[in-house]
Amino acid sequence: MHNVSRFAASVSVLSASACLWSGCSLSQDAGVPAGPPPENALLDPIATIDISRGGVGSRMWLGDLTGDGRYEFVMAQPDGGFNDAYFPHSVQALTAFDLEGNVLWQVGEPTETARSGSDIPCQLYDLDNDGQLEVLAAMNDEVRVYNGSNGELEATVPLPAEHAHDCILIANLDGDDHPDQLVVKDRYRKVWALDTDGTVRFTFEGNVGHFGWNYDLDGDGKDELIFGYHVLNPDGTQKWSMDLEGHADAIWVADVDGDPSNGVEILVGGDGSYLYNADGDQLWAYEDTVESQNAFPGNFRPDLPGLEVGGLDRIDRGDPGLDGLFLVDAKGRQLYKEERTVPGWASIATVVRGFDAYPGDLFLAYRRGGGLEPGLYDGKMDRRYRFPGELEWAHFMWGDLLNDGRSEVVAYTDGGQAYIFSTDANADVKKHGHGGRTQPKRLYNWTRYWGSETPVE
Ligand SMILES: [Ca+2]
Ligand SMILES: [Ca+2]
Ligand SMILES: [Ca+2]
Ligand SMILES: [Ca+2]
Repeated sequence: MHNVSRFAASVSVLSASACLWSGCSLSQDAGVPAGPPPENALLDPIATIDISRGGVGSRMWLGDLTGDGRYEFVMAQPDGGFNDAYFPHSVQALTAFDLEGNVLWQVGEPTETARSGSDIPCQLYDLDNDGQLEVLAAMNDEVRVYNGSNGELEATVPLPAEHAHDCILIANLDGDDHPDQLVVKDRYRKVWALDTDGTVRFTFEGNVGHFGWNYDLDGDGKDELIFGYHVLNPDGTQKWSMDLEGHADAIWVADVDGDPSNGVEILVGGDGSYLYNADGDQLWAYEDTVESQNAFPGNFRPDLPGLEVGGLDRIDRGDPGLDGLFLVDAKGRQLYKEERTVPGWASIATVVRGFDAYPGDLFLAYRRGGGLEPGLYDGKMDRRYRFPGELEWAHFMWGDLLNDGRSEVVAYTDGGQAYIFSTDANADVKKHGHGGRTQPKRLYNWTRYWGSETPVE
């Protein structure tokens, strides 16, 4: 069921498969679509990178470490040998790669026992504001700050408590022109905000969830913090809280209702999906789910007002289990609920922006199991792009890796290979972009249980 006004016509299977992935459906001029978007096109990688030196259980962080305009990536391997349902990880090893597959540097020794079932305390950020990214990682009860281009240790930030390293969020709590407070937490009761010398600005205890998000809700130059069901002032006092069950898995700040005059809204994924205004009024609740995961806003339906909210419902965590994708409109009304026919409950879903030149964001679903290939869907939940079947259990990242104005998608297998995908036929990982890139907030506050804001960079 295609919206004819949005996509000029339904694509024939023949034309989509004839294009496969030479990019022939897109004109080379200014990224203007030459015709309707592809239907279920199989993507071929523009580059494949051996990441085995980064170790098993590691996760990817993206950023321009070298200052040449192209992104590099760091594989951060967590420590292992304990139950991460109760204790936070530290970083065991960091391995920096460029997009041509070269290892730039490595810190620590990857182990064979690492497993990651939770967040990893790492970020890529220009903490000292000198124009070059650093790699921040909690190791041995301190945050170590490494030079992004060569891995040399530049600074350390002491941590205030043994378990204060579940993840790292960088925020602007003092209102100067550079965010450089580090907000850390344990699993899952306590948050600490630190200056770069380790001074504790405040601590907060509550139902603080997996990860937080910072946003200057009142426009005074200082970030408010949303951790779990609590919205905090920059000094750590509580502004308001959400009266919800369970715990928060996802937090986003976005103008979901498409009305900037009433400010941004706050989307929280917990047992259900909930939208609040910045004053703490609940605007809607979507609870036609068993366990909401990965709630995220995006402009999946440009034909509808405001943003839509996508997500995943973990219907049954058993064996074989079941999950399902969903999409609701800006008022929380269901647009789509997947009726999945093959088993599996471990899917991850999120929004991808700017991957192709067609209007609207794309809905990425991966780690689906049951033989379902990862895919990018439009707002009608028709699959526009699919990834090779060997990526069934891959993890995904995305961003404008090549600085060409279009996002690339990276898929990577555990301790194996990373694959870069683009819809630009001229995309080339060997081409230098322009330097001087600023690390987007979405990427310097990246984590497994991510939060973010829209528009996202
Ligand atoms: Ca670079
Ligand atoms: Ca720097
Ligand atoms: Ca503020
Ligand atoms: Ca609004």
